[in-house]
Amino acid sequence: MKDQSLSQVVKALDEFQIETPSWGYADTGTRFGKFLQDAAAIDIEDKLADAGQVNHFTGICPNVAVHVLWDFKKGQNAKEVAKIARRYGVKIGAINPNLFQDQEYKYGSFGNPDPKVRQQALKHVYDCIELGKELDSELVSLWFADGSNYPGQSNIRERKAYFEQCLKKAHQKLSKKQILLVEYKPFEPAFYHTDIADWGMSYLFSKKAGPQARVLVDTGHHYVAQNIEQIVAWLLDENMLGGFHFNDRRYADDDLTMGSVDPYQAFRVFHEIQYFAFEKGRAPKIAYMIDQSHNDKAKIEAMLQTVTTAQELYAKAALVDHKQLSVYQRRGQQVDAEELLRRAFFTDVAPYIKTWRKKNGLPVDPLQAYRQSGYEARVAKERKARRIELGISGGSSYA
Ligand code: PSV
Ligand code: MN
Repeated sequence: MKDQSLSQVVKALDEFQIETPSWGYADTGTRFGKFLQDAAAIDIEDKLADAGQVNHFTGICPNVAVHVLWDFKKGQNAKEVAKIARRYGVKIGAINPNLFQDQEYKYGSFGNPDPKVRQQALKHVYDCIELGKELDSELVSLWFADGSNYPGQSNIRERKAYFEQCLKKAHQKLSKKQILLVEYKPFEPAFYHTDIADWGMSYLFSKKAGPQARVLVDTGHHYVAQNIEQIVAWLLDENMLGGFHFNDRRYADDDLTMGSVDPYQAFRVFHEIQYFAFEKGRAPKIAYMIDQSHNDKAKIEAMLQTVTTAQELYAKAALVDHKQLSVYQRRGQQVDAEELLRRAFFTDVAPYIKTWRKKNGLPVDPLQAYRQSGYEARVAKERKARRIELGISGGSSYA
């Protein structure tokens, strides 16, 4: 471990944080069903408590994204939720409106031809923006299930115009420090056309919405052959990259734990970001978030695994010698340039991370420390009893 590389990695680790999603602590499944876990969170307090555990053992997850309709009961007091979060050592992060589960959204939300439905969707987004202000959260994260299932079903251009109008109106409600993130997805649940199908559409809508709108890249929302790091590089260059939803996949939007299938992919994304920061002399402001549906893994363990993987890949990317890389690139030394990346990726960064964790008073092995804490067994017992008392079989609303 050379001194220079150690300080490079430590600097990177000091700046790296990742937000965990409330829905990653509850039971989730596929459209074929859910496998329930006794220890899975039942309500927002459980989710924040579990997120608090992940932050406690890793030290890099102080923010928790919420999905408003899954997490907030009608009339729930936002300040109360903020207080609960504080009790568990975390803070509410991105606010995710839900524009897809209500029956009215059968033919879309912002893209719906019915003005009443568009108004309902807008009102919900306005409420979420207000909620963000109350919770002192800077991110409003929009994802739309909007689209159509059959050719000829929809007027695609008209829907585009509706989206432009609604996004602009939503943007007008933002406070000075709020950012509107616009996520894209090529298909699912719509299987013919999706209103925001790729980064270009998201970019265009964000540009038209206003100066505080940015693109959100969910790594699972691409066709398998797509070059995600190129999209990242372009968005960085245009100052339009707002954040990430990290997860991994083998086939489509599989929502597997980050780095489980292709860790080199996440490394390449981190590399583009750190290379950009090196060239510009400043780190871009990006929200790193997790969006997974680790159905059959124990929730907190899956999250710890994800967070430590993200940290490890970020640290590896920090080992790339950027100065040398630009020399190789300019000289056309392709093998040397590629080898720089490969060598960084294959370096064992565990000793660096161990040093960093010790320096920050954190356990050197967060997963092991969590297992030894006995938290899982304790909450499993308590939540099982609570489910019986409440007469519920478990699970959140997301499948
Ligand atoms: C949709 O697939 C998505 O990626 C959006 O970000 C949603 O908010 C999230 O998943 C729900 O898990
Ligand atoms: Mn997502």
